[in-house]
Amino acid sequence: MTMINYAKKEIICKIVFYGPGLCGKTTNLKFIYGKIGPQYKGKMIALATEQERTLFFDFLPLDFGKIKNFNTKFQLYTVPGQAYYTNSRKIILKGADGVVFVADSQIDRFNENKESLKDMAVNLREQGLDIRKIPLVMQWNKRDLPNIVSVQQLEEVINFRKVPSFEAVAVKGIGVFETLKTIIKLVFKSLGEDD
Ligand SMILES: Nc1nc2c(ncn2[C@@H]2O[C@H](COP(=O)(O)OP(=O)(O)OP(=O)(O)O)[C@@H](O)[C@H]2O)c(=O)[nH]1
Ligand SMILES: [Mg+2]
Repeated sequence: MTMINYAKKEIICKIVFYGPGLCGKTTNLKFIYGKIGPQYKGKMIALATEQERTLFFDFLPLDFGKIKNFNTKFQLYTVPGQAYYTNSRKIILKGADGVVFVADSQIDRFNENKESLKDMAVNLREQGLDIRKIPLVMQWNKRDLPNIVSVQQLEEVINFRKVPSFEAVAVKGIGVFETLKTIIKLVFKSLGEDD
């Protein structure tokens, strides 16, 4: 549900980064925040525990200029990945225009990726959104680590829709902007389809 403010001539799109605990969602947002020029971004809000785990959400507003005379803003959110924050995840998905699913490539996190994807499907449905239709991009993160599963395996098991996907090392920024640009493109495309 894109918010269009005709009086202010503003379009606001919401993109949510979803994925299991510690997969690197907040790291993506921090990298984006660090690289984007000050004129394009608002204040990043990160609510974290002492151990840097996201407590409720991270939020980063981005301003990408005008489309057909409307200012276009993107709000990037991350959900807290830890299992017991399921209510927060539900709330944060409300009104999402697009989702980035960040998977942790490590072998011993493979099941967590699968669980998180299922959890996302359920939580989207509760918000009236369909995981088979919403603009979606997948990111295979932590490709720098040893003991990781093959990209082929991630594609087969996690990328059930064959959406665009990117290998990433979010701590180094590898794959981060490719992921962001692609989800933005898909969200724009879906806005066009609504017309
Ligand atoms: N080696 C490596 N570490 C990474 C990468 N991306 C993130 N990390 C590390 O993984 C840890 C967790 O990253 P976060 O971005 O906080 O994870 P999160 O998905 O936001 O976690 P929650 O908020 O608990 O859901 C941090 O120590 C990051 O530095 C990566 O590509 N490679
Ligand atoms: Mg986080």
